[in-house]
Amino acid sequence: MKDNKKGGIKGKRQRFAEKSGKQSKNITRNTNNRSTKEKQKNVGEKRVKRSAKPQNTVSLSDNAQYIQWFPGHMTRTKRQIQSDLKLVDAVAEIIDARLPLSSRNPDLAELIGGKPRIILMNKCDLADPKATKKWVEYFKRQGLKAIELDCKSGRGLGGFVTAVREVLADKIAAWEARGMKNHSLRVMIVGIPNVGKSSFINRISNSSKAKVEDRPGVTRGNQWFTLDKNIELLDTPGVLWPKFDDQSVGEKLAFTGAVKDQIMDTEQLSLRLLEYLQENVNPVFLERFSLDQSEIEGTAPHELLELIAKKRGMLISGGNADTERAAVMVLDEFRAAKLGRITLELPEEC
Ligand SMILES: Nc1nc2c(ncn2[C@@H]2O[C@H](COP(=O)(O)OP(=O)(O)OP(=O)(O)O)[C@@H](O)[C@H]2O)c(=O)[nH]1
Ligand SMILES: [Mg+2]
Repeated sequence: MKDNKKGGIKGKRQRFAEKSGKQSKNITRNTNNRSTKEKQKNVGEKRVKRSAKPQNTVSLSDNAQYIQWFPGHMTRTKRQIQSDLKLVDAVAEIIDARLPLSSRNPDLAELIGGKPRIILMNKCDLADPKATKKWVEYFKRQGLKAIELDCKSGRGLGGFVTAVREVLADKIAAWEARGMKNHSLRVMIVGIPNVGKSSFINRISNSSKAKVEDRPGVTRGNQWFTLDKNIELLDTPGVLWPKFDDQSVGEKLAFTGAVKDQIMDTEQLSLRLLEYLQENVNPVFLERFSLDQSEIEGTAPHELLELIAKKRGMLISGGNADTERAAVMVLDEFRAAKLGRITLELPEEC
C-alpha cells in the first residue's frame, strides 16, 4: 500500500494500525491504544453514565483526556534553541490564531528571555477574524507586536520585515552609528509543532526548501534559510512542554493538530470536540452535518457522533454507525475549518 504521508489523520491512522500490528512494543506511551472490543465496552459504559446526566453543561476543563507528548527530540531542540539564541538578533514566535494562549509554549518564553520578539498569529484563515483582531489588541496591550498571518495564501507576510526592523530599531540605529549600514539580521522562528514555522519560511523566502507536512514533528533540526541578502531565518522543530498543567490546554492543542494523533484516543477526542461544538453552536457546524438545534440540545456527545455518522452514511455491518470513521472525519473537518472558522479561546477581558 502506498504510504500516505500527507493529508488527513485517516492516512496516519491506517499507517499506525499497520505499524502497531508489527511493533506494538514501540508505542507504549499510547495509554489510550485500546482494542476495538475494549473501546466498544467502554463506550457502552460511557453511554450509561452520560445519558444519566446530559453533557451539554460540561465545560472543557472537566473530563479532559490525559494528553502528554514530549518526545526526546523536543528536549534536544530546547537545548539547541538555547545555544543558537546567541546567533540571532530577534525571535519570531509563531502561534495558532485559533489558540493564541494555549499555543504559546511557556518554556519557550523562558528560554527566549529578553530577546526582541514578535508574534506571528498564523492560520488566520482558520480562525474567527473578529477574535483575531481582539487578540492582536491583547498582545499590543502586553507590549508585544503581533501580526496576523495566513501562510496558505501569503496574507500578512508583507508586515514581517517591517516588524522585525521595528523591534530591532535600537540595535539597527547603533550599528548605523558605527557605520554599519545594511547589517544582516538573523531571526529564529520558534513555536509548537505543526503551527506553520516551515510553511512561513517557504512562503516568505519564496521557496520550498523547508520540509512541510500536515502532521506535527516534521522538522527535526535547526536549519538556516536566507530571506534576502540582509535577513536570515532559522527554522526550528516544534516544541511542546513536558506536562500540561491544565489538561484542557493539551486537548485544545490536540483538536488543532499540534499533538501526534497516534498517542491519543481519536474517538474520545472527537467526542470532546463535539461537546465543545454543542456548547458553542455555530451555524456552519449545524449546516455541515445537516443538524438542527433540537438534535444537539441535551444529546450526549456519543449519540451526536452516531447521528453524524448515520447522516454521512458511515455505517458498519448491521446498519450501526461507524463512529470510529466519523470521529476521524469530525476532527479532520474541524482542522480544515469546514465546521466554521472557530477560535477556541478569547482574551480574558472579552
Ligand atoms: N490553513 C492553513 N494551513 C497552514 C498555514 N500554515 C501552515 N499550514 C499547514 O499546516 C501544516 C503544518 O505546517 P508546517 O509548516 O510543516 O508546520 P511546522 O510548524 O513547521 O511543523 P513542525 O516542523 O512539525 O513543528 C501544513 O499542512 C501546512 O500546509 C496557514 O496559515 N493556514
Ligand atoms: Mg517544520
